[in-house]
Amino acid sequence: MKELRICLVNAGVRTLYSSLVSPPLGLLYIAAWLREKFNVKFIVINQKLDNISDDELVDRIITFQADIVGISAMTPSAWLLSALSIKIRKRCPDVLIVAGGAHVSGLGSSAIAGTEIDLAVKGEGELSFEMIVERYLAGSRYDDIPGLIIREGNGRVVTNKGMARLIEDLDTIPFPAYDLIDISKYWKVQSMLPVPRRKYISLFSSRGCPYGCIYCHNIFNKRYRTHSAGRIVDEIEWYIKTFKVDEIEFVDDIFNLDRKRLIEFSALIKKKNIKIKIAFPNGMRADIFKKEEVDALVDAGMYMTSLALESGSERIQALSGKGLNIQKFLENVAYIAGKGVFVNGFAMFGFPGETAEEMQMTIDTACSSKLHSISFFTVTPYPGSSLYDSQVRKYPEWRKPDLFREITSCHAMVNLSAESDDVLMYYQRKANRDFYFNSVRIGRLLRDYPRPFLMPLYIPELLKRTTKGLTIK
Ligand code: B12
Ligand code: SF4
Repeated sequence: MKELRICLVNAGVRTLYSSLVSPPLGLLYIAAWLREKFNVKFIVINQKLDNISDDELVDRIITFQADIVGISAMTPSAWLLSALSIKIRKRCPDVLIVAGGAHVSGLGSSAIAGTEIDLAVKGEGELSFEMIVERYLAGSRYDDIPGLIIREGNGRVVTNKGMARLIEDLDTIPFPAYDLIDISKYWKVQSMLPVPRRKYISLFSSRGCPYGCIYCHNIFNKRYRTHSAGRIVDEIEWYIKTFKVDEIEFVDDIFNLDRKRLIEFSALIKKKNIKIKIAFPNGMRADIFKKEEVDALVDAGMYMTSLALESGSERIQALSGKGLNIQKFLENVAYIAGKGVFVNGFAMFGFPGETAEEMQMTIDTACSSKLHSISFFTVTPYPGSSLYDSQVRKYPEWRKPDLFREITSCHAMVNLSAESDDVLMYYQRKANRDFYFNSVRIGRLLRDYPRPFLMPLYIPELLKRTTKGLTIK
C-alpha cells in the first residue's frame, strides 16, 4: 500500500496577549491512532509555537508532499482558517483539507463557511479521522461518517446525521505521538501553568465532564471516560525515560471526578517510587475533594493546582450551572495550601445580569481564601457553550470568527452583566488590587511560588490588570 502523507497543523498566532502555548495533544492523539492502522507518515506543525506565516506553512506542506492536511483551531484562532485553507487549495489543489478541534466542535458547519476546508469533524477526532482515511484510500464518499461536516463540489456545506463516534475504552488509544514534535521547544515558553520554563509534558487522562457550566465546551460529550491509573503511570514512566521530563501537567477537565482512580494513581506512583512533579493548571473541581485524596496527590508529587471559584455569589453559581459549594471551596483551598501546594484560582465577572454587589462578593470570597494567586477573567460566550447558544440569537455577529480574533482574558467581546462596561472593568481592576496589594498575600506568594526568581516577570501584567483592566472589543 502507498505511504500516505498527513500534515497536521495547530493554527494560531503568538502575540503579546496570547502567548501561552502547550503541546497540541489532540493532533498527537490522532497521529498515534492513525499510524497504528495505516501506512502513514506525519508532520506536525504548531503554527502558534513557531509563529510561522501561512505562506511558509504551505511551503512546508508542499515540500512534505502531503495528501491530507488536518487543521486544529480554537475559536480565537479560527479567523485564520479561511485564508490558510484558500492558500493551501490554490497551491495544492488535490490535497484533502480536514478541520477539527474546539472551534469546529463548538460551531459546527458554520465554522467552515468561507473556507476551502473539505471536511470537518465536530467532537472527538480519532475514529472520524480513521473513517476519513479509509474512504480516502478507497476513493469512496464520506457521507456515511456520523456527524461529519462536508463541503460539496458546489460549495454547499452539509452535515451527516449522527455524532462523531467516541472511543469507549480510552486505554486503547496509544500514547500521544510526542515523537512528532520537539518537546524541548515547549519548555522555553509558558503553558497554561503560571510557571514558565519547566521540563514538562502535558497529559490528558480523562474525557468529558458531567457538569453543566454554561460557559464550558462539550467536545467529548458529557459522559466521563478515563484512562486507567495503570495506563497513566505507564505513560508517565515512558515520558521520563524518553524525554527526561521531571514534571507532568494534567490538562483534564475534571481529573478528580473518579476518586478510586485518583487514589490508585497516587498509590502506584508511590509504589513504583516515581519521582515526578505533578501540576494541574486546570481540571480540578475544588468542592468534591476529600482530604485523603489531597493527601494522596501531595504524596505522589502534586505541587501546584488551579481551582476555579468563578463567582462568590450563590445566585451566580446556580445561574452559571457551576453550582460550586463555596464554603467547601474555601475549606479545600485552605487544606491544599496548608499542605504546601501552590494554589491558583480562576474567577469571572460579567455573567448574565450580574450586579456590582455580586462582583464584590467574588472579590470578597477570593480575598478571604487561602489562594496564592488568581486570574479574574470576564465571561466570554465561546461557541460550543450553552451560553453562546442562548445568546447568539441576540448577537448574530458572533457567528463571524473575526469577532473572536485572538480574544484573550484581557479583552471582553461582550458585557452581559447588569452593569455598564466601565463598572465591569472597574471591578476587574479592583479585584486584582484588593487581592494582590496585600502584605500577607505577597508574603505567601514569595514563600510558596515555585520559582521566586521568575516572579518579577509577572509584575508588568499585574500592573496592567490593576490599572487598565480589560477592554471591550
Ligand atoms: C491545554 C489547553 C490550552 C492550551 C493550548 C492547547 C493546544 N492544543 O494548543 C493553551 C493554554 C495555550 C490554551 C489557550 C486558550 N484556551 Co484552551 N484549553 C486547553 C484544554 C484545557 C486542553 C486542550 C487539550 O489538549 N485537550 C485534549 C485533546 C485530546 O483534545 P482536543 O485538542 O480538543 O482534540 C480532540 C478533538 O478536538 C479533535 N481534534 C482536534 N484537532 C483536530 C484536527 C482535526 C483535523 C480533526 C479531524 C479533529 C481534531 O480530535 C482530538 C482528539 O479526540 C482545553 C479543554 C479541553 N478539555 O480540551 C481548553 C480549551 C480548548 N481552551 C479554551 C479557551 C477558551 C482558550 C483561550 C481562549 C483562553 C484565554 N482566555 O486566553 C486560549 C485561546 C488560545 C488561542 N489563541 O487559540 C476553550 C476553547 C473554546 C473554543 N470554542 O475554542 C477550551 C475547550 C476550554 C473550555 N473550558 O471551554 N488552551
Ligand atoms: S467548567 Fe469544569 S465542572 Fe464545569 S462543565 Fe466545564 S469541565 Fe465540567
